[in-house]
Amino acid sequence: MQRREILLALAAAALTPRLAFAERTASPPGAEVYIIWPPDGATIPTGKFWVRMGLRNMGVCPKGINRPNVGHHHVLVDTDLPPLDQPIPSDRNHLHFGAGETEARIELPPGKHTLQLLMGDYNHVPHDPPVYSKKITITVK
Ligand SMILES: [Cu+2]
Repeated sequence: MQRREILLALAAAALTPRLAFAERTASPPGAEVYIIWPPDGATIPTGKFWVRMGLRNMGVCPKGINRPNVGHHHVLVDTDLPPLDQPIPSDRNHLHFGAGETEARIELPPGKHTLQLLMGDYNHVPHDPPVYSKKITITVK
């Protein structure tokens, strides 16, 4: 390749970075994830509380196991949905439950917070179509 062609190829790659993450797992029809607890609008008396995660028409499976119709839970805290064609970030706003947990003890400072669930496949990439819950708002006292 000529130098100029290489530069053009690099420029094209920079313009289409998401193509590298195109691999997505199909979600089964009717798959639905929802927050069992806390309810939307709840006031939580302490900073530490359990989040209970519900899932219909789909199974929970630990990360790293590539099987059809399964995934693992992610709790999104105080953030919007991440890009749905890339692995879900892992930080204090994107909590992974890669062991297949369906409940988690979470600690948040006093104030208003949002919680939302998003399923990820064995590779932490949202399914196609993505399976995510309604976003709820809670107040921690
Ligand atoms: Cu994950």
